[in-house]
Amino acid sequence: MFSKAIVKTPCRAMTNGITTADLGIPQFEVALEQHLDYIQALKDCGLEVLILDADENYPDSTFVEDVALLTPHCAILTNPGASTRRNETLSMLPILKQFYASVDLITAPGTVEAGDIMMVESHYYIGLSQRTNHQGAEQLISILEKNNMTGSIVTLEEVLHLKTGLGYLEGNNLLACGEFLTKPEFQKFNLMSVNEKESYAANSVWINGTVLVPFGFPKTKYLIEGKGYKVRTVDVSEFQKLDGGLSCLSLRF
Ligand code: CIR
Repeated sequence: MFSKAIVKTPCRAMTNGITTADLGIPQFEVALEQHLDYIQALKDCGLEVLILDADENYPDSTFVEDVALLTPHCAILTNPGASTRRNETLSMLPILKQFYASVDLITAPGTVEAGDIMMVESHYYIGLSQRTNHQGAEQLISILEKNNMTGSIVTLEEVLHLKTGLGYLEGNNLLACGEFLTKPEFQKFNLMSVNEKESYAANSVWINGTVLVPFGFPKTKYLIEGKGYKVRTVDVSEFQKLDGGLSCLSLRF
């Protein structure tokens, strides 16, 4: 169960954020409204939400999930692989220190973005992507093992981050699409195959029994409800324009 979440208000400069999507430029005012509803959804799941101020220096800084991994035993500040995002970690450190006695760091030449990390109980799957490299993943595994947890590396080719195509919903249920459906390491889960046309919704998020699902993906919503979960939809269309999924808008702990 989670009790808190950290989010960061989108900045006007988000219109210059990194993207591979062909969905147009995000509308800042709409993004602000959507972000408020996202915060409300987190609160509806019983979380206390800590809101960091917008930072115009970092267009992608609202995607807080990428800059830290928060576990029940330790906090780890990552070293983002995207050069324009690297120093987003600086503004995250103070708030992490409020909640964790010490904060471990991923250091160069290692890079990690935590959108590449999927937690399944005390095991962490780490995707090797254009943003997370082998040295970063090895550093992360050492830190996890020092704290009595484990990690393993997953290769990926088709998507930005590991969790772009995967969402663990607890109870051994794993939303997956594309290349992840056939990976041997995920065959032990109850794989919930997300329709290719709704691949964005693979990044749905389990929070204390409720699953947050992006608005506009009815097949996936139906699939998740069919497993007995309560679903709360959240419209995050303006963040999707920047390749950002539901999970990357918050750090839950
Ligand atoms: C980026 O390319 O870094 C941002 N525009 C989107 C980051 C999305 N983060 C995530 O999926 N964990």
